[in-house]
Amino acid sequence: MSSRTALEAWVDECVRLTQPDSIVWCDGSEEEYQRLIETMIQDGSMETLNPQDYANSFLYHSDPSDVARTEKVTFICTTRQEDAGPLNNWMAPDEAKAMALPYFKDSMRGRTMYVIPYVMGPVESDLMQVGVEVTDSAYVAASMRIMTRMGTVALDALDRNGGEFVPGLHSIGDLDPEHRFILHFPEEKLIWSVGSGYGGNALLGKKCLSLRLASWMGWKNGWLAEHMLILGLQNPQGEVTYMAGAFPSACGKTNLAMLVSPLEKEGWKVWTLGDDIAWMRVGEDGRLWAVNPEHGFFGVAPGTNSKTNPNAMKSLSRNAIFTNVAVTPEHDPWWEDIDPANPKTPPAGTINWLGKVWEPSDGPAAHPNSRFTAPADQCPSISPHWEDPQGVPISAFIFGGRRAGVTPLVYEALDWQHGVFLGASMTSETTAAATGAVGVLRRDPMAMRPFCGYNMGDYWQHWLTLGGKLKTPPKVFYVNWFRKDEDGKFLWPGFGQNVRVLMWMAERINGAGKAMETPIGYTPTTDGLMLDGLDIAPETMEKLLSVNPAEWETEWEEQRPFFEQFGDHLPRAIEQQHKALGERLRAVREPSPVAGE
Ligand code: O2Y
Ligand code: MN
Repeated sequence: MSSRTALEAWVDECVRLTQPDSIVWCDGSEEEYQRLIETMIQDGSMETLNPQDYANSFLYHSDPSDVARTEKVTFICTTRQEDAGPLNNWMAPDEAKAMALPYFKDSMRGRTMYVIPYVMGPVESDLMQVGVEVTDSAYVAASMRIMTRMGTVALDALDRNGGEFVPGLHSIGDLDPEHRFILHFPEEKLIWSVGSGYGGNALLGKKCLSLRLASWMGWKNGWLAEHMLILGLQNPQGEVTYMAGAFPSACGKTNLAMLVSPLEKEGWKVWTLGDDIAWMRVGEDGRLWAVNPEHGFFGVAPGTNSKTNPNAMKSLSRNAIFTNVAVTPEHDPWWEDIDPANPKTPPAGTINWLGKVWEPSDGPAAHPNSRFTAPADQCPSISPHWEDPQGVPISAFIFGGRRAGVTPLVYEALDWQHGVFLGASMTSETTAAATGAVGVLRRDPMAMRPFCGYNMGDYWQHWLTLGGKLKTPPKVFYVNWFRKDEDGKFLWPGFGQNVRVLMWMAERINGAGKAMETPIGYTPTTDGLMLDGLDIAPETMEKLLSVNPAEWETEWEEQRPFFEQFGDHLPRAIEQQHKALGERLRAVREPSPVAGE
């Protein structure tokens, strides 16, 4: 048997089920990419952008009912429901297959089936995974070429690893939202996705393999698959401190990963290694080493501009695919805030994401979850180590969310267990990255709520156990760039200025940095952050860093029912951390009398 026998047998099975008119085995070449683009130009779903401004770049329109990840129809299909846990939708594997099979049956009649072999992770990495997606979407095939290492390179990897791959069957089906299902079978490492052609629902290497299935694999095999950016902070001595950061969807991970430091002249620079996913394992030296499994960026377009994220603007300036943005009469892509001088009004004659000439009464011209897809190596700040097979050593985890109140700009966990508790109690206001209401507060532990492929209680235990294997576990920090004043104005300038917070973290990692102990952890003293050159009032810093015990007691109360739903799967250490937080909060509200007073 050759290393490709199992792959060929599985593809035959998919062909029998879906009955495509033709089959294309993708090799990942530029010529093939151009053929895929041409197919979409011919069927009207894609258009060429202005080659002077955006060379080799294209605009794709998805179906208007298919514009974001759909968590309601995303399932973890395990034999035992408790392995999926209370935060995932669950179906038994046989039941899920029986339910979805009719939607795949004959779904590719009249269509081409693309067979896409791909690698997640640097090809030589121990953590590397080969996946194969079969799909009837040329858009998915073209996007996978940017987001993964695709084609011949993956078949070669398959030959080297004995033919092991993660199969992913994808069909856009009839695009009816009622017939849309994203199904994960972690016990047999299998993905089925039908009824959507968009982003995380359809590019199966990303959220489905690299997070939901990989988190399960990491649980079973002692490593971590996380919804995290990876960055390196270089100091004036040229030393680089690597950090991994978990933020809920569309909360600025890409901006932080690509941060342009206003203090670059002083020697502080940020290197980008990844903007969405990190795979991490314990190295022989007892440190935690991280790789980015992806090969490109699938970033949110609205809000991205030369001020908020100049490196993203350069990354997307060529060889990019834009999805659901607007297009100007010059055939340039356009989205809200792309031009800081004219943030909400596109040039006259701009066509909105729905293909209509934009009118002010139409609302946003680009869909709020419109995206750019661009190769990672086009990012000017990409680290020379971003494809190192062993990865980079992580010294800090940064957790964060979008909160108008309560949470200070930054604080540091008291120790590793407290750090895991901080990740477990993350809360954030929802964004347009997934369907559903925007701006609603929800608990999103480690930013993994939509992506953890098993019981979140077991996941926390996995973090705690893994920490025990590390010689010096990374320090854990929690940030909130989004705190507002009474008038609803952001208190912190954010974006590039966030480097000042990273600098404080680096100091703390090195045993320095001015901090004070509060009931929730260590916060910088008001003079703890380097603020030279930044016009920010001391009262504003005080508000940004303040910890209000009464607000935190409410927060603490609200954590209880959330943790209780995990029952026996809730680690003792998390329960103890919750109890200890309550005690620390009560101690500052009702200080015990000091002897002599
Ligand atoms: O996949 C989508 O449909 C959009 S959501 C997304 C895209 C890129 C990176 N992360 C996310 C996310 O939801 O976390
Ligand atoms: Mn993400």
